[in-house]
Amino acid sequence: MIQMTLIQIDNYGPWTVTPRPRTESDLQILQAELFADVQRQIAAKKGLVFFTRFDNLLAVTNGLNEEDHMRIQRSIRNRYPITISMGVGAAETAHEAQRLATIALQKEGGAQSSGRKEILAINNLIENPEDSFVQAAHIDINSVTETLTDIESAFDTSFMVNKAQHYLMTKLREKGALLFFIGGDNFMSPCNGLSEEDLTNILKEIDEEIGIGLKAGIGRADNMEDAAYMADIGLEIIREGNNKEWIHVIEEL
Ligand SMILES: Nc1nc2c(ncn2[C@@H]2O[C@H](COP(=O)(O)OP(=O)(O)OP(=O)(O)O)[C@@H](O)[C@H]2O)c(=O)[nH]1
Ligand SMILES: [Mg+2]
Repeated sequence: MIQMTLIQIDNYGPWTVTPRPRTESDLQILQAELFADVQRQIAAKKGLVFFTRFDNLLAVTNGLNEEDHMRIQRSIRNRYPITISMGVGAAETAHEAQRLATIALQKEGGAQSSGRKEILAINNLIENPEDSFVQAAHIDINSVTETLTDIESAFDTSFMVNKAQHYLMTKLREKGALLFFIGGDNFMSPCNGLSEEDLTNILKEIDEEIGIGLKAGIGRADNMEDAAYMADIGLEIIREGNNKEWIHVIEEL
C-alpha cells in the first residue's frame, strides 16, 4: 500500500488579499519556504513532498504516523503566518490514496473557510509496516540539453517539458499513477500497480505522438526515499547503455 498526504494552507486565498493584496514576491517566498520546510520534515522520515500547486502539496508519506503529521502542523503554526491542514489516505494505487486523503480533508470544511484550521483528517494510515510498499518511476527526457536547453529559448524549452508532463499525466492517471514535475527535465511518478509493459507503452506512445524521447528508472521499496533512489540508479544504468532501454527496474540496493 502507498500512503499519501495532502497538505493544504488554511484559508490561503482570503489571506493573500486581506486587508489588501499582499506583494506577489512575498507570497512566492512564503510558498517556496513552506515547501522546503515541509519537505525537510517529511524527508526526515523517508517521505517525499511534491510542490503540486504550492498552496496544495501532495506527499508520499509511508512511514509517517499521526503524531508525525501533527508535529509538522504545530511547527508550521509556530513559525509561519499561516496554518496547514492535512488529509491522509492509503490505498493500492497512488491516485486512490490521494483521493481518499482529499475527501477526508474536504469533509472537514473548505480550503477558504475561516472556520477550518489545522485539521488532520485521516481516512486511513498504513498500520502494519509489512503492508508498506512504494513503486516510483523517475522519468527523464532524453538529451534535453542537446535538443532543447542549448538550442531553444528558455521559455520554449519549458513549454516542451510542460507538454511532455501533460501527456505523461494524462496517460499515467488512467492507470492510477500520479506524475509530478521535479525540476529540469525530470518527473517522478508514484505508480504502485503499474506494470513495466504499461509504462514502456506509455513512453513509446509519447515518442510517437509528440517526438519527445523519455526513459524511466523504476524503484520498489517500503518507503518513497529508497524507491526514488533505486529509480535514480535505474536511470543511470539506462544512460550507461546510451538510452537504448526505455525502462530499468531496480528492486534491491
Ligand atoms: N530534480 C532533478 N533534476 C535533475 C536530476 N538530474 C538532472 N536534473 C536536471 O535535469 C537537467 C537535464 O539533465 P539530464 O537529463 O542529465 O541531461 P540530458 O541532456 O537530458 O541527458 P540524458 O538524460 O542523459 O539524455 C539537468 O541540467 C538538471 O537541471 C535529478 O536527479 N533530479
Ligand atoms: Mg535528460
